[in-house]
Amino acid sequence: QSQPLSEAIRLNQLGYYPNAAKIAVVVGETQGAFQLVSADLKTVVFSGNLGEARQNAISGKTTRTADFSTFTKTGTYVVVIPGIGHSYPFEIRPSVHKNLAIGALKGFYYQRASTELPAKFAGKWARPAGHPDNRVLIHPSAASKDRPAGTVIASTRGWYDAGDYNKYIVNSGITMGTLLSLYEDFPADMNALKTDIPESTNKIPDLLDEVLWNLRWMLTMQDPTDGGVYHKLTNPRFDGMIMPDKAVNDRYVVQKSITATLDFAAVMAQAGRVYKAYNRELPGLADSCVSAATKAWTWAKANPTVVYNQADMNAKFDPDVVTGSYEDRNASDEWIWAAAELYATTKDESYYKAVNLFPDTKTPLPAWPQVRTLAYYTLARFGNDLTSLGKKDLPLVKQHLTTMADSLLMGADKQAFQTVMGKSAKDFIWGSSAEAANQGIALLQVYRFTDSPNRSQYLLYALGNLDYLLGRNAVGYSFVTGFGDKTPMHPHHRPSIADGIVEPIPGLLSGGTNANAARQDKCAGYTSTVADEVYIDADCSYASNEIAINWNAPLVYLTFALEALQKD
Ligand code: 9MR
Repeated sequence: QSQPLSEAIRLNQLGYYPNAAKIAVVVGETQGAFQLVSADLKTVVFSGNLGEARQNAISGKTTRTADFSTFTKTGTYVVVIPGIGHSYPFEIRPSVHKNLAIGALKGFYYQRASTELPAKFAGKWARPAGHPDNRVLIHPSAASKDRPAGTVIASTRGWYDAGDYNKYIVNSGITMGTLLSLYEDFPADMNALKTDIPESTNKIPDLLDEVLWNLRWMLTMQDPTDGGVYHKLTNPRFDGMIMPDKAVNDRYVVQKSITATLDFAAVMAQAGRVYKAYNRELPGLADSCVSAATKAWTWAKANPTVVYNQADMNAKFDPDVVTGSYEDRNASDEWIWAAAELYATTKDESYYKAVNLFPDTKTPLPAWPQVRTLAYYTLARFGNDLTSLGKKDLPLVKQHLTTMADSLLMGADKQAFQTVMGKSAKDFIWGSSAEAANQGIALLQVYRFTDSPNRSQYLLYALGNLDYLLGRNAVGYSFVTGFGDKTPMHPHHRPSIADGIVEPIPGLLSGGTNANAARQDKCAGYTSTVADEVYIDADCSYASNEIAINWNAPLVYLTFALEALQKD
């Protein structure tokens, strides 16, 4: 057959598990037959009819599904719609997302500050060390008696936050919580994992080695005198589009904040639990984490109103700082998360009692300014191992999580791309790809404990959101660099722009479609104003095509979790 490639056919560009759902979506008015054909376009292996017409609630466009779920034979195929063309090729096989999962975790390795990335581990993206951060200045806003303005501290390691080279505690918080939760939820799979990083030969699981790179940095961000945590380590202004080793401007730690300090407390409490098993390899680390967490908590109790307000800070202190602000005036969710993690680790009920863990019936989707539900994930995870107080509330925790998951599922079968993601235009915010990944995680959290007859739906739609991220969406991109056929080639990511290599650094999740991106980054070239279509693969589009650690982490969680749960 002579069929052109058609971008109207949207599917998971990596592929499908043999025994799971397999759905492609065609956008447009086409109806009738479709075929599954070998990748050389020679052999038809399955035929079916497109499903009923669905209306995209956001754009009004018509879509139809090509459902070949019943076809289970491994191989490489395309979907063909006569008169339209063929899709990108994809595989049907077990472990079809394993390389992606490993690649997305490896994305964190590429984000490491203060170290060289040798070719042995970084391949053609090898680069010299940047940002030693061994001479970081105390910004006047962060001055204390023991550390007056201009004091030099060492604050090495950590991951670059995103396409820029700064290191922000708030955003590290949810990122670390997500990765540590992956370890706690799937320890056996994570212990068996190898990702080819310099530490792969040591006795610590690779996931925990990678997390350790950022954990050690986070520990340096706490003022040892009072336990408060600096909001971020940053240049005053963003660097140009240059490689890390060329970016040598002075860096500062700025004022402490309540959100940074509570997020830090939550991460350190969780790390204290997780790294306890590695006390022989990392002597004293777990205890240091717990003690850092309790000190942070003490500071928070004494300073509950110290929010980060960059404009106010700049009005009072020089130099002005204009980098990412991660401002969040409401710390009630950070209190809940820190309290839950400290309680789960120490079993000390005073943390549990210190805050109202259930201030209302809501269960917000996790995001950097909203971490309440991470507390519920942890309480559900430990379930009956909690003290009587936590055990008593367990049904309530599960009810919160189930209500959230069920509201995500509601109407997903009517959605144009058959995904939970994109039921509403509200999903398409800055970093929407992480919304999709976090929705998937929310569904899996319930899948893990529920015995509802609906159980399989949670897994089905978690996988559906991975299909969304890998191409079954309104723009037809797989949003992960290097994974898929139509992927971001020009992410807003300094090393990918400056390294002179055509392919961007792989395994990085683009923030993705963002209804307001054109207004936010003023990058030229957006072609649509429809909420689920506002995306361009251009490096000036930092509002739709940047990468960030808090977006990669839920991708890592979702892909590894689905790999673990889909052993067929
Ligand atoms: O992810 C952040 C998004 O929620 C905000 O709307 C946006 C504007 O404040 O900032 C995003 O975070 C950026 C951070 O400020 C600086 N590093 C890059 C981050 C991703 O774009």
